[in-house]
Amino acid sequence: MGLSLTHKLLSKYIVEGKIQTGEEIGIDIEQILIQDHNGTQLFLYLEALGIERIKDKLVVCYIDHNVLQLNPENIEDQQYLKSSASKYGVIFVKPATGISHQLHLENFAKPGSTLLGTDSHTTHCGSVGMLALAAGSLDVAAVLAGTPYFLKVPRILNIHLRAKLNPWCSAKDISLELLRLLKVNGGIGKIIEFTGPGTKNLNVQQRAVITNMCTELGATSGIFPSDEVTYDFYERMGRKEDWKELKPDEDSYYDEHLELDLSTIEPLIALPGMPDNIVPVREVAGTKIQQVMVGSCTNGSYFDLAILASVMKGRGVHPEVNFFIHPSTQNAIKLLIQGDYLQVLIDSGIELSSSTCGACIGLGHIPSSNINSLRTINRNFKGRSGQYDDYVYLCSPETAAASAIKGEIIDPRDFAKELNIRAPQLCLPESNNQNKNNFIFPIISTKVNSSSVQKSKNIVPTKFRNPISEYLTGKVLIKLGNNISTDDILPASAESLKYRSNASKISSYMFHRLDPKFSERANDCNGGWILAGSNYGQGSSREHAALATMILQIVGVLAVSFARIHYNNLINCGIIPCTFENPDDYYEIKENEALSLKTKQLNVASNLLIISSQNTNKNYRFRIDLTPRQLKIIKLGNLLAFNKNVRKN
Ligand code: MIC
Ligand code: SF4
Repeated sequence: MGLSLTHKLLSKYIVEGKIQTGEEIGIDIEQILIQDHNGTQLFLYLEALGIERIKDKLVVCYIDHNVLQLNPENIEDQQYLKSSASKYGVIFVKPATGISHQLHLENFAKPGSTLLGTDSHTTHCGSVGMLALAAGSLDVAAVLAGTPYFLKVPRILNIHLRAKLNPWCSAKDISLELLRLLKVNGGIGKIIEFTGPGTKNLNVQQRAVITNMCTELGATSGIFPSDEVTYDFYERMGRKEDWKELKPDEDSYYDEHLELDLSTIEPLIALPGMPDNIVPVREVAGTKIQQVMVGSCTNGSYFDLAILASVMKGRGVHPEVNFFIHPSTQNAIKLLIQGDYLQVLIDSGIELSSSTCGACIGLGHIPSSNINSLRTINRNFKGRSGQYDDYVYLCSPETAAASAIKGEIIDPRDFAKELNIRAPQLCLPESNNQNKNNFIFPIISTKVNSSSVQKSKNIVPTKFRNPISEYLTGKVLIKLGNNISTDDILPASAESLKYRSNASKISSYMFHRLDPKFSERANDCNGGWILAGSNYGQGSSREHAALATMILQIVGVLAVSFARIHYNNLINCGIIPCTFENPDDYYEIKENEALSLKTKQLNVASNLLIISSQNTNKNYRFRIDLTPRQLKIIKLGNLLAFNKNVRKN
């Protein structure tokens, strides 16, 4: 049996362990992507680990999340990131040059290489046949300190694409169709490998939309082959030398298989609240909308915006609609100017916002609770827009454009029929011609100049947990449902994000939108347990969600199941993630019930734990699925302690 592309790459980069599904392996990482939101913590970890200069890796730090200097802490964080980048030998990309994933794709991503990023949508670069993975900053810091990146060998889900999309249907509709079929937990523990003749009908930008949103499926990553379509992209980017052909073997083995005929996909939309609430656009046609946004790392490329412009040409945004765009790079804006598209967009009444994450995480354009907002972003978890009671729909740029003109949701095919117009036929820009003025390349040197690091008093190293104690006790502080996202655990907002470099301050925002008194309660009780349903911690790599859990002295999270990145982040912070042996016990255990765990039970030989209720004396059985490495991290209290310990021995 031949090898899948994923297994070929795992075999090339494996440095520890054996490639067997579910087993932990260590792989070598060639490229690292850092974004500002998680970057300050990452550099603090490098300081704590005593790292000098980073060698043998291409590391790039982008400022794309907290760009608007809404408060002094933002600019202080940026100064710290810039000066740390220079200290460690990291490429620094200035604020608002663009969103990390698109910039990385255009400038650094390489078929056949490995990329680890501190942002969950690092999977974007899987579009060019690279193994692109996301992790928390602690894991990334460990890799920068010289360890491999550890992950459990995922199952490989092959999605075999046939035929081609119909006019007015887009790559975003493929992502939404996958969410309809697989739901937000359908990709957990899997890498999704796309193959089949349909791949040839999707350019790299369209492929990037799809691998970007593999994250919404909970998948470890998504990957396309590197073929003539990829070659075309590299040629346009002026980077032909970085291209190479990569594909799975003819008879490759896959753990799971799904056939998708692209010609059967119709325009789809995610209803407010969750990216997998999918219905055909025509089912909600006529719903009035007041806000429309095209942009973000998912659909903010030149390609997306040129499509938008060709629909808007000669037409205006509906009087009741506020329409803004967040192009994913400055370069896209430049290309739009060159192609006369920007003028079209502005003439139609669209507001040009910066090339940043912006509204995608509630930094600007916050809707009110009485409006419907249509966006081309990848996630619409409740409250992520900055307004808890929000109504954010996810759709393609084509659907967004048609609906913005109509003032109500409309299937773009019906819109086209009404106006007798043809679907936009566009391709990628002729040349990239990237202006590198905003890229600050480090001076080649092996020497460190620590004195130049600018660290304001807002940037405070996190105090991690000590080695585990004999008993872990406390009350169940909160009982949650399924699919709790890291946005629920630690909401992003202008207010909370200014404290991203101060874990103890940001911890007061834990569960703020679900229960504003949570942190107060946790402090009053000296910590306790969290109880949750399935897919706990889905969404972003936001390590602050785990840091806050640790700072509020949560000893363990008891859940039906976990999302991968948050699960690892919890372990790295010394918090035990346990899953119910009997999922019905989820209903038995009550909020405020006092639970106790004897930590002697934590050993590699057994994956069963008994946690006792001090109220009812009942014993509940939980599973832990920790590798020996993870068990050691938990016992030592955190990943930094583990790393120091490993290096000592
Ligand atoms: C997101 O889309 O939620 C973010 C903000 O980009 C996060 C990163 C973070 O919280 O730092 C992500 O996707 O990982
Ligand atoms: Fe930024 Fe949104 Fe993309 Fe996250 S999903 S990287 S917040 S644009």
